[in-house]
Amino acid sequence: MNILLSILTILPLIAPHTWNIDDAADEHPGYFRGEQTYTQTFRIEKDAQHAYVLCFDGVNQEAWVKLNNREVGYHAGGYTRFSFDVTDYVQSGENTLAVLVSNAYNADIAPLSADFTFFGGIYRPAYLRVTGKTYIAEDGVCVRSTKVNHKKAIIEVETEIVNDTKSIIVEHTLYNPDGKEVKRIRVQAECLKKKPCRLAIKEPQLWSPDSPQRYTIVTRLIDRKNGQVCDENRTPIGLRYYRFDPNTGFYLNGQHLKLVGTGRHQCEQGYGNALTDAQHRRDIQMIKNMGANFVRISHYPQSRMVMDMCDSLGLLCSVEIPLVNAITETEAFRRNCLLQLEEMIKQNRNHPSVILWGCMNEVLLRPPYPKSSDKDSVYLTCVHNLAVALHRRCKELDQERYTMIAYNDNYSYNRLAGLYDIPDVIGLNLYHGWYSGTIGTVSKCINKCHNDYPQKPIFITEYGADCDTRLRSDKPTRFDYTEDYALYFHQCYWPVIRDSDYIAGGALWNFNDFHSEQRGGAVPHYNLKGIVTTHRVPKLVYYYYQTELLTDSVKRQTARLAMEKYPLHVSTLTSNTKGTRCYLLGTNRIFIDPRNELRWYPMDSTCMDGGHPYYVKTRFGRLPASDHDILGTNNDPIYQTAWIGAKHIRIPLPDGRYRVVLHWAELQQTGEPVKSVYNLGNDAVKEEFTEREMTIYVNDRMLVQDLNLTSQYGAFTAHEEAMNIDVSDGTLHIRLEASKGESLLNAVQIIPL
Ligand code: GCB
Repeated sequence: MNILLSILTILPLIAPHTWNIDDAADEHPGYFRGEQTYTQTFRIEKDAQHAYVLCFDGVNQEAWVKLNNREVGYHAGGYTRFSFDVTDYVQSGENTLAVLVSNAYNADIAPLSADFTFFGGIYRPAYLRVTGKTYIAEDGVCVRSTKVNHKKAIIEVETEIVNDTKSIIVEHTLYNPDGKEVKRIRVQAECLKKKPCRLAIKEPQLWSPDSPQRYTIVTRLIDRKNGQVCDENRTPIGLRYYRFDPNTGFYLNGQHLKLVGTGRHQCEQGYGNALTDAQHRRDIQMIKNMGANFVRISHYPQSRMVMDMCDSLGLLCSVEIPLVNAITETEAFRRNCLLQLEEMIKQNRNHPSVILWGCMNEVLLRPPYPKSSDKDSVYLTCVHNLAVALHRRCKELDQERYTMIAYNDNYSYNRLAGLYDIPDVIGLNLYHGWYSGTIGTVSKCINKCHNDYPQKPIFITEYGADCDTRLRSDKPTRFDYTEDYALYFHQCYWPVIRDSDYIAGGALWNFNDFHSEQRGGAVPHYNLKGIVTTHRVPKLVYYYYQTELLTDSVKRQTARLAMEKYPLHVSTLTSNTKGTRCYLLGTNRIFIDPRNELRWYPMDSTCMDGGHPYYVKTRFGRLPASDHDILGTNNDPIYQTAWIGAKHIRIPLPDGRYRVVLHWAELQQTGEPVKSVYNLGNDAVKEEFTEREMTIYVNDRMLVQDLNLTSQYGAFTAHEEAMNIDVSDGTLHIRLEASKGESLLNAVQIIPL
């Protein structure tokens, strides 16, 4: 066969990059959202036989592209691919590509706000594809497998061809999962304008999570005049059929299958959203290894590698557009949502793993107007109309897949907007026992939705609780960020999903801890609902799901052993080496510092003379720890709890010489409480600020006089004072004399000398 030499030439131009790696996680609120320009020179020998296509796999979120100082094009939307034919712009020799990128807020582009960081940059590969003059458009092969069952499958292929097609023949060759050619057809490109090519096969090998075998269609454009192949495309496909039933759940290839898996965000500490293929591959492999069969690709389309991994490992998935929290009531916004949806479908439609298109996530979370106002009702109508338009467009472009909307837990408001009636599948994001209510109310809430919408399949699109691998407790409570509470949360939710007939399945939130710049918590700037850390270290919950989902008994046992490695009770924790004692005040949490292996235990309240633990007052009642970013430390949990108003603390201690370190951070707000942009449950209630000043004595020696944390160091700032002392009566005495307000102490460390 005579193949045009360079049809498969791909010239990498810009390596994945984001400019927000540091500022998305530093102690200064906010991160850079604005414009930056990338420039890159490259050399090629241009010739008349070739076309040159400039491709971008992902740029967040607007891109203005220039080649050799001429404007090539613009793209809006941070999560889909785009390309430009630059044949008329490239030149032989040196070329200069300049891409102006902006991640600034733009009211016309979704997402407007969300609980994830909008890293700016060309964060997925950018490259130049050199093809024959007539070529297959990017994502221009559309494969539909219709009428699939165990006996036969009909495959329809449409090919979008760019440039003159008169002398072009399109050839499709179908290879079975073993790589054997099973069908080959050739058609004149001109004829394809009218109808797609059809390939029928008997007794297809079906694709499924247990057997993700794929066929491959190789599409070639052949020039009739000289037999030359001017472009070629390989599309792996999976043949399967499925359906959702509102009463009995999900069926794949005729078999009932409870869908179980996780949401997944595309970021990691130290990389932002500019992950390598190896990182994407690792994530999807870990989700598979957990025993999952489903991934919610959230809240936006992700890289090719993610999709290829879902296909090849047999993970079903949903893909959604980043329409989150709110909309803008303009035609421009509506057009952008539709554009992002169309690109999403075009780019992901051939993946057998995809069964659902997500149209919106929690779009009524941040409505801009007071509830029940006139403007609110106009807004709700606008949201409703947008949802209808998106659902319909999905149906026009893809008759096979189901549509889904994921709703926040404001049932009556979503109902008022008529949003549950629109998609094929209702997605419920549920946080009973985290942001609201108690875990016990979750079944009731799902049942209500099922009773009100008996004809709609229900999928649990989110459930989860934040936790930090450094925090443990034998008395876990909501918002303490301990692994133990998160485990308890999942142990309550998963059986509800598993044991209900009508719930099609669930995707826990979330696979990985992910960047969310505006968040506080045990690790500020991250959402900690991951079942693995940002560096993909499994948490207890990950192992819990392995014990529940894996069918291999040896692997299940390994997961059980991994869970046991985590001591569940304070008494079973080994004490610190070299006799160092570390105490946290006013808490049940244990903090384990991975850097030095030090364990900080809750101080026994019988040591305290007077006072009470510090509690955060919120709209949802008291919470066990402050959620505030503590400046000057990465060990925020040490400072996020405290004891208020103690006069004397007596700590039993063998006689000897010690270095005593007291740790503080003022946890009172001086001004208005910080309202999270996102819907954190602990939106603080305004507290009266009382000035605090205290003098501290350790074993009758003054450690510090008139300490006023707020005025001297600033609120929410880590501060420590230390001294060496001798203990001779079996007790360490800490006296706190408050001259203004009540005393405060967060943590104590005692190091034998
Ligand atoms: C949600 C959102 C998701 C958030 C999550 C949370 O319901 O859909 O984007 O990250 O809650 O953790 O608050």
